[in-house]
Amino acid sequence: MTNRGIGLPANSRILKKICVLGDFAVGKTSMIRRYVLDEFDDRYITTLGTKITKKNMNLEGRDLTFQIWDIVGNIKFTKIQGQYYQGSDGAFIIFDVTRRDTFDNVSKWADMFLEVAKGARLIFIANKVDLDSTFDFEAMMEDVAKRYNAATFRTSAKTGAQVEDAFKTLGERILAHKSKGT
Ligand code: G3D
Ligand code: MG
Repeated sequence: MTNRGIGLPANSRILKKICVLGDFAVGKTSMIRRYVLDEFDDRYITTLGTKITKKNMNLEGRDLTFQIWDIVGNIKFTKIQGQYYQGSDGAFIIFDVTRRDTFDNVSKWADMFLEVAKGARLIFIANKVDLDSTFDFEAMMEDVAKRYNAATFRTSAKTGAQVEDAFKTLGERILAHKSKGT
């Protein structure tokens, strides 16, 4: 017999799929490593294939497992990427504050992703804030985020600044959204 009648099943862990997107070398793999392993490795090699990592967390008393998809690639490979996005609950769209061109592509990443993962939550991330930025991204970033009803974070995968908070906020937003029944 199961314990269904007397409450939640013993294993009530909630599984959420999130994708980490953005141009080459913005710090996607480093962010995941920092969050999952709490380490930063300068020698970390460029991701060779899609890698899926899991991380458990407790949010507002609920046990959540993030299934984190580190997707390799280029904004041009939209068709191939689409299948990876399927079933996602959220995504980080990352750019590098030292490379303006990586910011110019954030809307493309967001649109491409949302086309497949309809209703998923987004967070825009300005990464590498331990370095001096080469352009004024603040106002532009907030503008884009507003359009997608998304939050924004300024992180450093190198120092770890704001990385954990960004993941926590994405988790909270996903849970809040889903509980509205949409
Ligand atoms: P990607 O997965 O988006 O392609 P990576 O990016 O995580 O592989 O990172 C690309 C390069 O940026 C790596 O340097 C990595 O160490 C560096 N990097 C990532 N995040 C940060 C950060 O927050 N601050 C700084 N200073 N560097 C960062 P290399 O030299 O190995 O190419
Ligand atoms: Mg990578």
